[in-house]
Amino acid sequence: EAVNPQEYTALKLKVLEWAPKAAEAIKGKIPEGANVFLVPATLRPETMYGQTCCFVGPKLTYGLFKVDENNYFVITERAARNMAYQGIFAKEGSIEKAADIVGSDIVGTLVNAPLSLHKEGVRVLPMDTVLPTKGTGVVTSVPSDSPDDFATVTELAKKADYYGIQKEWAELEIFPIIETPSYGDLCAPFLVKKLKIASPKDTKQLEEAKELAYKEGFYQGILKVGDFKGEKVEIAKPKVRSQLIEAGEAFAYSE
Ligand code: A2H
Repeated sequence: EAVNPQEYTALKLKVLEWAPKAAEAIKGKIPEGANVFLVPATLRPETMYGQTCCFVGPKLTYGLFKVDENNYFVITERAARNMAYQGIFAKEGSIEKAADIVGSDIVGTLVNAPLSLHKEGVRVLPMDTVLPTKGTGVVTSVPSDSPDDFATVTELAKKADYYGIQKEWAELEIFPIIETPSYGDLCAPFLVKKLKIASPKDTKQLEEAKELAYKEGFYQGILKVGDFKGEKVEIAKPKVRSQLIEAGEAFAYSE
């Protein structure tokens, strides 16, 4: 990892409505009317049209970090330190934490997901496999193109009561985003079925599915939606990224 720095796109998912426990945790800690964003790090900005939810690790602790007077990010402390040194916060090099929030308390929060075809917003849901040591600890879910994401939303819908969520939060429609010659236009569901992946715990098969989906999507994929519809993923990917950054809905983050 130290040898090959990873260049992510950090996406700003604005909170529209807090889950009750999260609302309690941040009460009085930030100015009235301030914007709060959950900020997932992704390597596939061209798939953001397909976001159906946003994952947090239910057992992880997140911070509410001040970006500037009116804006706050929900990310891990580790990511906040990295961002501070990358000049993402108004006060370069230092971090200011307004509150701590446990992932499970954020579950159920409604956020706006930039570019998502679900314009009404998407819900924050739990994902047990989120690593605290990677990205921001927040993962946006694109079940059409990410086998991990598809396996997790399938599991959540199957056992909604166990996970303490509303079933319909995990069942937003999965729209086709990228056409591929080998796996059709719903790459992740296709591969999850083909490799007989039954749950997010099938890590070995998921690793293989992830590899296949990434290669096929990146080198053979054609975008089916958005401003760059009809273009090859390889060509469209940096264009979608730039568009998001220029719109103020994303920024570059590396580690
Ligand atoms: B990707 P790399 Cl459509 N824990 O975004 C677990 N996974 C994490 C994470 C964390 N803390 N932080 C980021 N990720 C995920 C989209 C996507 C992604 C698609 C297809 C594949 C894919 C939508 N989810 O990743 O180890 C994020 O999911 C497959 C590699 O740094 C991020 O991009 O290479 C990717 O893993 C970063 O993983």
